[in-house]
Amino acid sequence: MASEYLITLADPGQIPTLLKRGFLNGRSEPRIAFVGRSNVGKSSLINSLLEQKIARVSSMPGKTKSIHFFLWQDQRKIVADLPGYGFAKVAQSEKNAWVRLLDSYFSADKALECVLLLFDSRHGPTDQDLEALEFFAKKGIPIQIVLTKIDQLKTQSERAKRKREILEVLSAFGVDDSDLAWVSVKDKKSIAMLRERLK
Ligand SMILES: Nc1nc2c(ncn2[C@@H]2O[C@H](COP(=O)(O)OP(=O)(O)O)[C@@H](O)[C@H]2O)c(=O)[nH]1
Ligand SMILES: [Mg+2]
Repeated sequence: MASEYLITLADPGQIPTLLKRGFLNGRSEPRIAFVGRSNVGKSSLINSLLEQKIARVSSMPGKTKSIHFFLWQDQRKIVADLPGYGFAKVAQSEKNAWVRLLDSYFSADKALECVLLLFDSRHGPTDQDLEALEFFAKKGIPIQIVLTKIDQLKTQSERAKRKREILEVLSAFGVDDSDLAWVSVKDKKSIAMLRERLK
């Protein structure tokens, strides 16, 4: 069945009309939010999971400044494609707008099921990634960590090495192996496994 674009949240001022009693613009499907730095692969992963080219994939980091909501028809959920963080060239005033929008959204949405926190498997979590992890942990929001672009790790030994390094960093946050999903949009099996996890 077809998924569809629902609505865009561009300003905290829209929240009182958009989010009411757990409903998003009149819809009750639980939300999953895709969070991570610009270019980590949020929109690509949404398109792969929903099997539809629905979220805009950009080669220009830092372009999306709003939260775009999509209906994931098969799983009866609403997917939120969030603006990415960690783009150095964005002006401070814009960063503050980003923080305000996200903070208001995460405080207001009473039907948020989980946050998918995307980290680039090539680099492992950055300081900002870890800040995001702490932000959601403190709010008591369930987190699913996703390591993206694993096709870029070319050899078995490179993958094993990265995995060790990433787990070492994340173990300090109480995260272990079973909490991680490793994906590539070029590997259909990895996408199918994540889809199962999210059911
Ligand atoms: N090699 C590879 N490239 C990817 C993968 N996922 C996304 N990309 C590329 O990474 C860039 C940023 O992707 P996008 O989904 O727009 O990231 P977003 O800014 O987090 O939404 C695009 O050029 C994508 O084609 C992946 O699994 N493997
Ligand atoms: Mg995007």
